[in-house]
Amino acid sequence: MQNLTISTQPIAGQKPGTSGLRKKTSVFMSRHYLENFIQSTFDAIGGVQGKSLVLGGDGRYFNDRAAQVILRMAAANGAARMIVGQGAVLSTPAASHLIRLNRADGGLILSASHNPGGRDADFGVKYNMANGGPAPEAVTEAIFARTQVIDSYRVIETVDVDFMKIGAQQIGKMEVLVVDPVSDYARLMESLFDFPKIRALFANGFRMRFDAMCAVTGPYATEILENRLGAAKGTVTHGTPLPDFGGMHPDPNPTWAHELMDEMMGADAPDFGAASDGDGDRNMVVGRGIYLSPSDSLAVLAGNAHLAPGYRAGLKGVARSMPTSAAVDRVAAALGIASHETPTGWKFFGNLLDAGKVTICGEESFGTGSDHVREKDGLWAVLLWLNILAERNEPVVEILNGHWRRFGRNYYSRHDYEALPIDQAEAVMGALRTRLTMLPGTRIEGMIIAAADDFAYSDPVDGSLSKSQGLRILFEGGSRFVLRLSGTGTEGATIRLYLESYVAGPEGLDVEVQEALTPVIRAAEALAGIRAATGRAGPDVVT
Ligand code: VG1
Ligand code: CO
Repeated sequence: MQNLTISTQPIAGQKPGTSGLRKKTSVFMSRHYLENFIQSTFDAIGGVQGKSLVLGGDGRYFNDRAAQVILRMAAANGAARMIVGQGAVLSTPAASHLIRLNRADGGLILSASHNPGGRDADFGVKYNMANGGPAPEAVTEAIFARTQVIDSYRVIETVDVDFMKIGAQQIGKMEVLVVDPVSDYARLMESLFDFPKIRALFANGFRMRFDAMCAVTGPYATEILENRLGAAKGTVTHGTPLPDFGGMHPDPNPTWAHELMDEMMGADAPDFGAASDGDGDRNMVVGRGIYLSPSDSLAVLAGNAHLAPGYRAGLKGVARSMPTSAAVDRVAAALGIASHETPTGWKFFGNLLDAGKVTICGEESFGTGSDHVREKDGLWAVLLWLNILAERNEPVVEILNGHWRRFGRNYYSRHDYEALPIDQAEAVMGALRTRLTMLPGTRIEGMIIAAADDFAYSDPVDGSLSKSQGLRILFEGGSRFVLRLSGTGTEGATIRLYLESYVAGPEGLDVEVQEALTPVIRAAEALAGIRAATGRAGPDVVT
């Protein structure tokens, strides 16, 4: 066993985006690429001498090789202990929990989340802090800065660790502890939700479908839903994680989870359906015959969380990302608690959760979670829904209709224009940005623009400022559209257009979503001209 210092050179473009560094798998596998980024991460956090870290990934292609390299580098850099999920697999929320449970100094999660996996697809690495949450911007910027000057990395030459063998192994002086990826997480879920009550629900014939999309949540969902809660065998489909996700695109939305959608909209549909993404932090929930927008799901969960044992004491506050609809704000107002608005990305919720200002957070992109970990958590959301359904004994559609009758409805949709030439996408953003100050007062599509800005966020806990987080055009009466560029893609640029319109009711609560949003969609095209500038006939994905 030899401790080596390998000379290297900076590699351009190692800048973490919304959620870690994501690149084509072949890029990650190229010479020194992974090593440079890992050493830069270690350097940026003040080294790993004597520290303990959690390590795991969503099982995609290159997951196991990357994990072996990271262990050798951690040992060479003096780490005391690495806690690794069996098979080098951990869902993102389970990794977050293990960091907190073991009081580790941080963790490395190998995932490109909802991006497809495989040799010709995407790979990613994310660093999480001691609180279990994604590294804040100051840390990701320090990592990026380090990648631009790195000249060497350290690694130990040794044989592979046996990732299948539960228990302790050694690399030099460093302990490698291989743990069951599911059991601690399942225990945490049992502490939050009324498992006997949910078990009774299933025993009474409640039927569910969970599509794990050949990604990491399969083993978690099978153990929790089928083994511990008694859902029928076969409730979980696509439950075996595969290196290429079986060719599926593990993004739980109506477009990519169309198998689940077809079943839930068909004759003899189950009572409840759900899907999750590559690394298990996102969820889509579907009722029999009814799709729920993630923003509505967040609002219903916030309004009913007190029905689950872990949240009986009530919520301290809620938070949503800026593009997420204001539906949860109305619930917060009714509960008399604060609602915070943050930039896109879970890292912005960490300080609010740590400071005890919020209990539940969510994003329009199918991410919901709470203060039980510091990541969004797909299965957690599914279990909270099940707990609520077991308590209320009403179909999902009734719960949703009741919610709209009480709070009004925030019609909501996101239109994605994917893989655009970068300069084209930036030109669209740039043109709208320069017009922002002139827009207030303008009448368009029968609406009047009340305000227009480039969203900036000042963190109420540490005072850090994050600028340029999305262009907002706000109309009188609560309608709006938002434009931002995706920070998770690996090909060209993706423009996300977020559309929202509020109807107080009691009339007009059951209009088709795109129809209800027509004036806002037209106003967005008139002002931002995405179709005109890109020549696209329409969005690639509509959620
Ligand atoms: C997207 C979503 C964002 C989410 C992020 C990471 O980012 O919009 O809400 O936090 O993915 O989720 P972007 O920059 O592409 O819009 V995950 O499940 O990929 O870790
Ligand atoms: Co994810």
